[in-house]
Amino acid sequence: MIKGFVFDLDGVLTDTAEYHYQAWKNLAKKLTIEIDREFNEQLKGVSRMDSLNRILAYGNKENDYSEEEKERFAHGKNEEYKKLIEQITEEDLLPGVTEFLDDLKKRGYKSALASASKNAPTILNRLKIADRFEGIVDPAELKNGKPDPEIFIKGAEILGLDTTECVGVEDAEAGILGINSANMFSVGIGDPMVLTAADLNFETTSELSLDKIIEAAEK
Ligand code: B16
Ligand code: MG
Repeated sequence: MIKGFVFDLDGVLTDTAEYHYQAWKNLAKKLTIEIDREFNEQLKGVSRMDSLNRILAYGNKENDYSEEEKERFAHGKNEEYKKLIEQITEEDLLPGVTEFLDDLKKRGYKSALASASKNAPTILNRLKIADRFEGIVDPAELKNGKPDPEIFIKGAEILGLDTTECVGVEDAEAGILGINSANMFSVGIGDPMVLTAADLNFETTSELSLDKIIEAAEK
């Protein structure tokens, strides 16, 4: 029986990809690397340091900087990103998310957050939905990023549930793979041709339906 939900943040509850993009683009420019929105797609769901490494590799500069310099670059990007996300309000919740979280609450399902973002607590507060979550997995404590199942297993632990009693919701392919390896029912948000591994898929958050999920997951 399903008792809980483990959510990804970016691309599922809100869309901060544009802010990440602005901040990475400015940093890349300083390093004389030009990135565009298409390249930015590859950074979704990827941790901060791994994102920087991908940008440096894209500009053929992967061996040009020391770890210390890279830490400084990542820190600078994050400071700019933090300024940008000060603009976030409840209006930035993706369509249908409030209704879906209301449904979960009404019907007694518990929720946890499994985001790779260290800024997730701030974003949940700005979206005014922090009280909807039992807890947030701390990405700083993780050994491996998605597609490793670790973050989702920790999410189930926060809820005091077995992973088989949880549904994981993700917009990134790596996330869906992580949910599946954690032995959870996976719900994909986005293009079904991309999220082929998802147990159930909705093209957008406005189509999210608790009934459909429970029916499919408990079949
Ligand atoms: P931060 P998710 C991910 O969030 C973002 O999609 C990704 O673009 C970002 O680099 C990562 O969080 C780390 O974020 O720099 O704020 O710690 O999709 O896992 O909710
Ligand atoms: Mg995501």
